[in-house]
Amino acid sequence: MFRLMDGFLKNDSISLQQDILRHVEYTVARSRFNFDDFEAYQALAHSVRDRLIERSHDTQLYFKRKDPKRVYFLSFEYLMGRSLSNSVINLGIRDQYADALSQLGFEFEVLAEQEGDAALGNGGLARLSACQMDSMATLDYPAWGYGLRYEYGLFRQVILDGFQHEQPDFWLNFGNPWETERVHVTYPVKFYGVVEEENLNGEKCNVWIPGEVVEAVAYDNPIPGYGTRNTITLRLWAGKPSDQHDMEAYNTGDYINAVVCRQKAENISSVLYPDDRSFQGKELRLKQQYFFVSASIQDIIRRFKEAHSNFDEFPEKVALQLNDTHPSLAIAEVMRVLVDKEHLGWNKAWDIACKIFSFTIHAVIAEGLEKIPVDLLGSLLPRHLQIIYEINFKFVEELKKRIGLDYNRLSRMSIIEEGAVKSIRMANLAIVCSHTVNGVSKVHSELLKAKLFKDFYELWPQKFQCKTNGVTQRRWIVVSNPSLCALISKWLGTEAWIRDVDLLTGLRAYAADPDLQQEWMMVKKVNKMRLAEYIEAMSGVKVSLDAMFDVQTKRIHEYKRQLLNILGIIHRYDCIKNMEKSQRSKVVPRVCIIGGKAAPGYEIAKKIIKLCHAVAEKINNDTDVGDLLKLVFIPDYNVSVAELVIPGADLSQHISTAGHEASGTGSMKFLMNGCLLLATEDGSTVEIVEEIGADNLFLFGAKIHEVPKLREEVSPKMPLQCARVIRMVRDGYFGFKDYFESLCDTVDGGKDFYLLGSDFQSYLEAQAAADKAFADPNKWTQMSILSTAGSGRFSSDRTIRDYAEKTWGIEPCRFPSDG
Ligand code: 26Q
Repeated sequence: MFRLMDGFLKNDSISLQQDILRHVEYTVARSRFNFDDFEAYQALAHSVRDRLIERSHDTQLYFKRKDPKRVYFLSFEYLMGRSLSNSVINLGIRDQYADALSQLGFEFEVLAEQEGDAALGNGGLARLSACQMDSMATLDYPAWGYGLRYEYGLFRQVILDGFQHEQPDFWLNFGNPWETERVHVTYPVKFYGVVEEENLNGEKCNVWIPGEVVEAVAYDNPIPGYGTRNTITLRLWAGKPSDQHDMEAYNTGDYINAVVCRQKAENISSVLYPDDRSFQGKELRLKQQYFFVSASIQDIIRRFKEAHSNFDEFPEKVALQLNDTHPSLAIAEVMRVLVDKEHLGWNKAWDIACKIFSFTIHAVIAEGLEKIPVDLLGSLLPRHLQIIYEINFKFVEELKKRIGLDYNRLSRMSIIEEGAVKSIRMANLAIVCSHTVNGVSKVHSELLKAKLFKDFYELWPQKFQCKTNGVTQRRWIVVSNPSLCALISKWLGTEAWIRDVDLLTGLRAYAADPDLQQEWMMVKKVNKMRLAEYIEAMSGVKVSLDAMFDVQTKRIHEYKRQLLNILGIIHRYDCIKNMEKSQRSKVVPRVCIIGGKAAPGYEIAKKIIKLCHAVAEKINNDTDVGDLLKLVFIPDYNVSVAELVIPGADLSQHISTAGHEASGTGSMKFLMNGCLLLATEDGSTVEIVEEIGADNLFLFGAKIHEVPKLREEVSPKMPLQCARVIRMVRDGYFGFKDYFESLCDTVDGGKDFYLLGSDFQSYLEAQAAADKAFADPNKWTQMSILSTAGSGRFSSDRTIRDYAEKTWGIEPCRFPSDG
């Protein structure tokens, strides 16, 4: 019998086959008798999409009927990667699709490789948003993600002669089967112009007359939960020319200009800023921020008004999460709408705003906080500048009552920064209006209270929370490491850990079991084989599977200390070269793998990439060294490359100078995959140690509280071993002598801000401890199993549940069906 609940689409392999062929013929418009892998992928993706759409309709209708409080997650960046495998796994129909395809003569894995990455973000923050969306869907939360639909995602990294070059990532070239353009969900977004005071029924009222209007169009991307029918939506906005604006231009006869204007509108969402550290007062960036915020707020208010007529209920129905300061103009926008358009009056509007916003900060240092020049904001968004001034005025008045006339403190806490360039401190704005402010690991949250936001913490201690980051085990084990997934389920006797990750601790009981260890090693071997093939294809370097695969993949930053890693590799190389030949058999062979992108304008980071290549060139061609040491740089590190690299790693490095990494999430993915960590006590590593014990990873280096003192002590005299390897670089041992000079200066130039010198010895000791452990495969495997077993706390499911319960005040709202 047909049950309406189940929807129209059947998931047996015959139906799936028919479905795929139908899409080949009518969607891809190829003959069902003749189509290639890419066309098969497209048809397959459309067939999956049908199922996602059906589920997302059901979910939305159900949410509408139940009308629960919803959370709106505002993030400027999402690193979704590929969607196909993740979707069919979350829908629970991967095997059926694989069957259907094999009967058609295709292999699921091969077709999955056809998909390009959606790379609408830079690094940690962006991938975190993607993991959190997966958890919100899986845990049945009534949630929406909002973002920007960049036409060019993060640049592609191409390495020529060892140097990074950036190429545009026009990811929409062959269409994007996952998104749906909502031509009827569009909103006008205003820019520039003037604010005029008008009299409305005897009351003064501000009217903003814009100078430019751009239309925002919604593109919906379904996010399926695992083991639930719930499928939530990531709504991304694209810029389109506004007809309103065009008509005027055409009427004045300026046809050419009007067409040029159309182009300009589309520019707003055209490109992602590829820098994850510095903010420059760029107008386009600010335009993007407001464009995204304004469209999202209009959409959220429209949805609220469909079911409610009284704004008093707004905070009971809406939670807005600011993912860093990037979307914090939303605060001024909400105020503008409530005051100027809904005429609620300032106090009532402010009361509502303060109940709906919460704010996550991902930065560690004051320099990482976003500031917007007042002049820029005033010209682009004149009314918002007035509103921000008003918020600040009222806040400072209140503050004076609380703390008196402590002008230093008042000026530190002010939303407006006086100075050469008068600016808006976006973090201060976000803190003042948010009911909750959180850091992304325990140490980070403590640092916020003790340093960055000390003044605010003293004023409002109850606002500050900690939400340690997590990653989704669906993507980082189930999708990317299917053999490990099967092994875990076999030993735990259940697949329930995929939704209830704490069950992974059950593996602890078998960590010393020789049978599990044997199977565990096999899985690692197969993943290393896959990675070795990829390395050979990318770089031509053949690597030995018996070697320890030692990986550091993440954005290139001085504070992340890829340079420390490379200097350590030079030291290892130097030792092997200078060792008696008879001693070499004692060396534990290593394959050092480094990967990551440098921001295009970040010179030192680019030099680090070049140094890595120069050192690799020397080592990999040295027959003295052979398989004892290899160094490879993996180009264009992105989500799908990570899915290949992480399962194949034996050891991974998270070696930031203590106090600089807010959390770090890469480490959690490696941990889940049974990779051992070599790390400093920074960010979330501190909590990882709490879970798995210091015996199961290799810690080294200065601790957070030691860093300031060490910085004062830095002397021009480097520790001997560090000085020696730097000298090799300076002397041109790896070529490019002059080019590397400024890079060497950062270490031995008298400042050594990131403390490579003072941590060097301890780094080498940790590396030696890792060698020693690797030489005992059973011991190593036991540590590896215990790493996976202790990784449950670092699931984004835990993080999201915590946000839902302690910050957003929302509850699951699950579509009633079995799957
Ligand atoms: C800001 C203004 C203008 C242009 C770009 C930006 C910008 C964009 C991205 C600033 C920062 C970012 C990204 C920051 C980021 O990824 N931070 C990382 O967030 C992770 C998730 O919380 C943490 O694990 C990392 O420790 C943190 O570095």
